[in-house]
Amino acid sequence: MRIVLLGPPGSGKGTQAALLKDRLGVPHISTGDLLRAAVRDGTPLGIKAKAAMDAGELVSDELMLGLIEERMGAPDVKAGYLLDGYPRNLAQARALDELLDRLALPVDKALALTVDEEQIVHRLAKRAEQEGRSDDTEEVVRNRLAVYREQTAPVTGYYAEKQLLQEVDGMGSIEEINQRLTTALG
Ligand code: B4P
Repeated sequence: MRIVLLGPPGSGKGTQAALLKDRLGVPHISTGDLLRAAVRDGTPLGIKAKAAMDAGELVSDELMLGLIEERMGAPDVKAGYLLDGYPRNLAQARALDELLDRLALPVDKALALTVDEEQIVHRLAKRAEQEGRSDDTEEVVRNRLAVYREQTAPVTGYYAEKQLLQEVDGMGSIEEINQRLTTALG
């Protein structure tokens, strides 16, 4: 199965992907996790990406395309994928389609988690307490939500036009949402 997981920051994409990947037997590819690892390791990509991430802005499309091309070309992706955090704007959505056509690994389904904004701010404030991620401060979270509304929300329309989109209610317990996603995957 080749799945793109969409939804605002804090909607539970990473949380749910970690639960689904074993059941589906496909790798979970999170661009956020790949970027945080690059920052931690001090790679040239990490050094360039850090300022944008800390401000809650998107890292440049050019850097992201290089990262995703490298990851999607790895042998484990032949089994399928659960892509989390990419694409985050329309240019990335188009670039991803081109890449996946080239690899003959097109998207089967785009699942979009819907969560209200108050709940997002609450979840990320809690994660800030627990994990101390530099982009979970209230000010940066508000900016991430604004970036989401302006740049990422249109991506759901892109997949709707292709008849690949399915929206899933992302409110409730982690287990409830996991059940809904499993049902949506059929
Ligand atoms: P991401 O790592 O993708 O950050 P995120 O949107 O917050 O999602 P995440 O998966 O971490 O959180 P989740 O919703 O699961 O991106 C971080 C940054 O990297 C971006 O701001 C950007 O700068 C950069 N970036 C990444 N991809 C990029 C791209 N394609 N282009 C450009 N830049 C890019 O969980 C959030 C919290 O909620 C967790 O603490 C979790 O425990 C909790 N939670 C989850 N489900 C819950 C539930 N049902 N109830 C209560 N709490 C729940």
